Amino acid sequence: MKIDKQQIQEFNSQFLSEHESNFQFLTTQLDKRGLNVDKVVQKIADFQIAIPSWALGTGGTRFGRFPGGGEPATLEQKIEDVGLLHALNRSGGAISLHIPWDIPEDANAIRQLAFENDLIFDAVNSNTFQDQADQLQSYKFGSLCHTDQKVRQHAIDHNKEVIRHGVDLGSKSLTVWLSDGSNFPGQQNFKKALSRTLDSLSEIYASMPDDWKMFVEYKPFEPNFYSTVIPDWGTSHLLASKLGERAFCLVDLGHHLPNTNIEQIVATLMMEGKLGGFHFNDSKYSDDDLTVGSIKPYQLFLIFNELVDGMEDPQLNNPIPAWMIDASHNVKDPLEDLIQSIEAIKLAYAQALLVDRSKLEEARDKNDPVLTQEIFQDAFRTDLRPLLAESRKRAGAALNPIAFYRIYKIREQLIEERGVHSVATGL
Ligand code: PSV
Ligand code: MN
Repeated sequence: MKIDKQQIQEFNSQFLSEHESNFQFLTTQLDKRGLNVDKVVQKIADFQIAIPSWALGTGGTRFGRFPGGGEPATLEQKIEDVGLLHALNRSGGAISLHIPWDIPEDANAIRQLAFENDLIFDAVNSNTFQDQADQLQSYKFGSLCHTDQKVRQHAIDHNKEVIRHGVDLGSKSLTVWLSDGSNFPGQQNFKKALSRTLDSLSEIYASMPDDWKMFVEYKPFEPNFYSTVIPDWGTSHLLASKLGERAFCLVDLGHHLPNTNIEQIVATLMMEGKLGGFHFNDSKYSDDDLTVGSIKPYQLFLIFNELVDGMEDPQLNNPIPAWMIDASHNVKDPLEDLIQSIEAIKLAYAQALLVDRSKLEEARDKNDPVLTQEIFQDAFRTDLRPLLAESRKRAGAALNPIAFYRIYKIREQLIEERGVHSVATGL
């Protein structure tokens, strides 16, 4: 199914007068602060977030899964879902594939379908955390770090194959997340495991086309519960630095132990020009799968404050990171959850754009923590939802994507087309 522009216009017309008075009220407030509202609206409209191909189905835990129906069973249907999302909010204009969960059989046809849905291919993700059917070398005790050269080579070759798929689709980056680690003290030689990982990554790095980047993702634990070979940003940075200038760190918000100061990590990595990728989600305890902004929206704002600071600093040469949502939707409709995620990300971004940076620096130089807090919280507590709606309106998207999704019964139509039985791959 497809959402056409006409439907969006019709839908928006019902909410237009209410939206215009809300936006007018906000504009008056922001004008008084000397903010260029049009510039912020444009920045919000330009900000695109990639959707992973594994996020379109209902997620689950090892205890169970409760699919809601109408889920995509093929790569084509996943692209169709991201296309629907993008038509609704004009902010999810890229898809990130996980190989081998989603292998494009006919790359040209898949590329064409993405083009018709106004989508491009973001980073491709390798998967050496599961054995595939008939796989001769097992990843039970690791992949790129494995003690056995044959297993390492198998994992290296898989990454090279992922790069080849990415090249065919027009991707420009590879994300490597390794589950490698150990479950018991003494099981693994830390130094040898890390050094073997570096050697394996070097071979993969050398096989990337010249205009490609590699993102090295870190995670403290899970699936291994004693040690992980790349557990933190320091190890990721060490590897990225040794690999070369096209290797970067990837920050996944859920991959930190509770209360870690993620915003400080972001600032440090950007200072070093090494922040390449970003995965959005939220967590309360130790998962990495809840909707971004659902639990800690202030932390998300603080993180965006550093991201904006890093992106606007002419002294830094950090590339614009590749943004992606990496969450699992256990009890929500995946498309509705993705709409909420994008809204939360853009809200935090807009709030961070509101911060008066010269005033902030002045207050910092004068060691005035009261004023710095006022500046932050003033931005955080301004309701910018009308500004986000305005950016959608100007981009030809729905003023209220969730309302559109429900009023036009998108899920019901998908269930009708695809059936209630779902065959989602992935998490
Ligand atoms: C691992 O937890 C991770 O964050 C990596 O990005 C994977 O590619 C993704 O989740 C899906 O398993
Ligand atoms: Mn991730």
